[in-house]
Amino acid sequence: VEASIPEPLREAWRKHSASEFKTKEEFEKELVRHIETTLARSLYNCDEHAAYSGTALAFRDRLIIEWNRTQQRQTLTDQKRVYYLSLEFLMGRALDNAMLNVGQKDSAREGLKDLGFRIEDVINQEHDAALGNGGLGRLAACFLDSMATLNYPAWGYGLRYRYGIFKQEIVDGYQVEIPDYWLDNNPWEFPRHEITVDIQFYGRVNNIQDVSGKIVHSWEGGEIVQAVAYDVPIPGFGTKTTNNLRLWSSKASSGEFDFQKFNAGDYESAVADQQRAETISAVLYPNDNLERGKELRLKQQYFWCAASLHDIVRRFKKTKRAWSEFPDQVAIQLNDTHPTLAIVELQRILIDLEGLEWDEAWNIVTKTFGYTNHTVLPEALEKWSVPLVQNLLPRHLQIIYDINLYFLQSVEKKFPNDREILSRVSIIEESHPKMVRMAYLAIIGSHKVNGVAELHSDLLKSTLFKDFVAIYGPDRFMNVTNGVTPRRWLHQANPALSALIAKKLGGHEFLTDLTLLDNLENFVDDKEFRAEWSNIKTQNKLRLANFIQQTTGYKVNPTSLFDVQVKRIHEYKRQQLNIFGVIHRYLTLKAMSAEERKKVVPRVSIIGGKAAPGYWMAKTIIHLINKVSAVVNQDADIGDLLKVIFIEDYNVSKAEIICPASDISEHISTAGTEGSGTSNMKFVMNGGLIIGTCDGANIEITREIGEQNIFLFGNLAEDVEDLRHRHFYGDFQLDPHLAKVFEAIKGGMFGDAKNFEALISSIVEHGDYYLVSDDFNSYITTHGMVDEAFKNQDEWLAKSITSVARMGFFSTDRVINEYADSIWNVEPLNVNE
Ligand code: TH1
Repeated sequence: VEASIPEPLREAWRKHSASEFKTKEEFEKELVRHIETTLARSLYNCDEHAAYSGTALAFRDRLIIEWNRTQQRQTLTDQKRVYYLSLEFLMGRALDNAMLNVGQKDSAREGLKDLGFRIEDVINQEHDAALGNGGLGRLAACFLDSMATLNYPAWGYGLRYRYGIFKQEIVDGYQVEIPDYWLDNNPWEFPRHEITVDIQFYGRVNNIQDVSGKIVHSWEGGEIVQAVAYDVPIPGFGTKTTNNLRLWSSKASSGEFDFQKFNAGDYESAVADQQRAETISAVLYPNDNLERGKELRLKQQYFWCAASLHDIVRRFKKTKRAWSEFPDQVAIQLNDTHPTLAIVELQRILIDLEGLEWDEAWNIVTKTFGYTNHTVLPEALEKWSVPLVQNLLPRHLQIIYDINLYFLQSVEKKFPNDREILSRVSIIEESHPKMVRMAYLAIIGSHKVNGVAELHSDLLKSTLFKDFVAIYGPDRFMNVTNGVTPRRWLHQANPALSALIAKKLGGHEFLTDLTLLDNLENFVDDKEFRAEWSNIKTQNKLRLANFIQQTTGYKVNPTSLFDVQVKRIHEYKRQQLNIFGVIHRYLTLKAMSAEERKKVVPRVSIIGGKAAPGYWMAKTIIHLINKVSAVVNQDADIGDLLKVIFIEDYNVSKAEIICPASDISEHISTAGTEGSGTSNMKFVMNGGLIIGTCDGANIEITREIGEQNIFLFGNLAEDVEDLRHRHFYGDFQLDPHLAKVFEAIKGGMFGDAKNFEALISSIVEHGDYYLVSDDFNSYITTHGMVDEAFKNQDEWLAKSITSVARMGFFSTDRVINEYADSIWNVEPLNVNE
């Protein structure tokens, strides 16, 4: 308020207020100005990177203007806001997205051309913002796009990692990890050095009786680390709304503590303190679907939750409302259990710092939070050891124990004679050491809990969270099926297809109402339209073929069937099933006569993805894929009939090239293991068909597009437990085709067989937990059907067009509206009248 300019002086401000470029000419002027002044370069000294920076700065200016206005408008109307807490935001590149969302890509293309640059080359200069592992982080990024596009007052809160997900290099067939230092010259972030929060760790709790006899808890001593805000503008598509993503960076607190050390001449130790503080936001943990219980990870979580809540509470307090109104102003969504400490922190703020009574505070807390679960895999469920929490966050552990006490009392009331249920649902697992079960804490502290696809949400209710359904009733638990933003995954990644659809539907309205795609079904039999559709796929395959040649040296034939599996490497996602299937195909081809080979549909198997650095089996799978690739691709006898490509360093910007170029993509997780999957949606939206198991969102994709348009195979989720049980008791027959594949590997066809022993024995000797053998026959038979279907291009095209037409459900716009209506209770703030 003190920084506000008095009314009589505001006229001068308004007169000179920044304005946006609207034409090619105005864009060029801005671009040259930035290159010559902001970047201190000139026409004698402007490479593609400088052109990128200048273009980014010109668009950034536009975003800032609407971003400021959006924040003012949201503060003025004083309505409820959403805060999306996520440890991961896998944003990818920002420039193309900004140009398209602002609607000035054509001005930029023409302007850059006038000044000597191709817009594609300029866009390619940008480093991906890769602050995430996979689907969970990319979902958060798609949500930000949809929340802004739909004009919801919404903020994202995350960590500003100095190193995002590592860069993957393949050396001699092995994955090597290279640090991803990405922050130099990042034009998309704004440091807010004035917005800082001191975050406390360690120390002890003093319990003091105040004059009224009430026990007051004060958390004292320990270590203080400063959180500094960095803001990233999030433009909506075709709207003025530009929301904010706030990322926290850690830094040594500039308190007197350091000064004392300096004064005492202890320079080295003061520097060490500083480095320890900066370590908190240094690096993204590179595990997808795995939690390893490391102290630094817990520090990251508390640091980010505490800074974000402090910020949210500070904003609320400015409104001078009563605390009881907090849930009418604030909705906080927890992206998995990673931010669960936010629940405890809000309770702490309300009772220790603001003096509310326990029940009053707890009522506010549970009305504020919603929790999204993304996985049922036991190794991904977060548990923190009690001694660890006790040491790092002593006051929070007390509060967790109190939450648990009141919860268990209420359970006992409801189920008076059931001792068992109490130990089953307790937040504290009575193991050695004791563990805090974060998912249970998240359920108890939230008013809604959701899964991310129908099967996944049903499994949560019938297994992991069964007792909680009995305790709270079914209303607390719901499903919100995931989606993807059609702006990035159709319009930006596949501009030709987006333009063709717009031509047929009479405009680009489908990008903000994806259900309009269903009108495409009217044109399925239109010959000319089919030809254009097919031509676009071919062009996209050519683009990928060029990319493959540039990056791997391998030539692939774009008329082949492109078969793609790109995602994190994980045993449950079963890239091993894919590569065993490829080997089976290779052996089959080798045994064929020349006559038989003439009937074969040539295929390119494309696989990409990162393995967590400590996940040895996943790295073995990558190794095998690369060895198979080396053998098959140089086999002149096979030629174009089969090529195997490993895409190095798969990331968001590579996905934008790959998704539009697939004929078929693979989503083949063991039934019941994949929460949702989201790349399945991206591929179908781009006219690719899919081969998949009855898992995650594949099931709803099938429901929407029709089962004649998808290749499903394998055992069902309901049969998995029984099969595993039978394997465990020795009832296991290795599939005969798979046995032949294993013989080939063991015979050294792909190099030293020892390298792959563990992979084979996990199936043959150790119970085949992921049912690779059980599903193998069904898998290769179904691939045979894919080949047959591809021979009839006319029918294939009809499937492709029909599927795209029926994908309207899978926009994150639908997803966000569901969250807004049934969890957050927030309204959009309309701005474009
Ligand atoms: C993924 C799920 O595996 C995937 O099925 C889902 O589509 C996606 O989330 C979005 O809902 C998950 N990623 C992680 C990452 C971590 C921990 C748990 C999950 S679940 C670190």
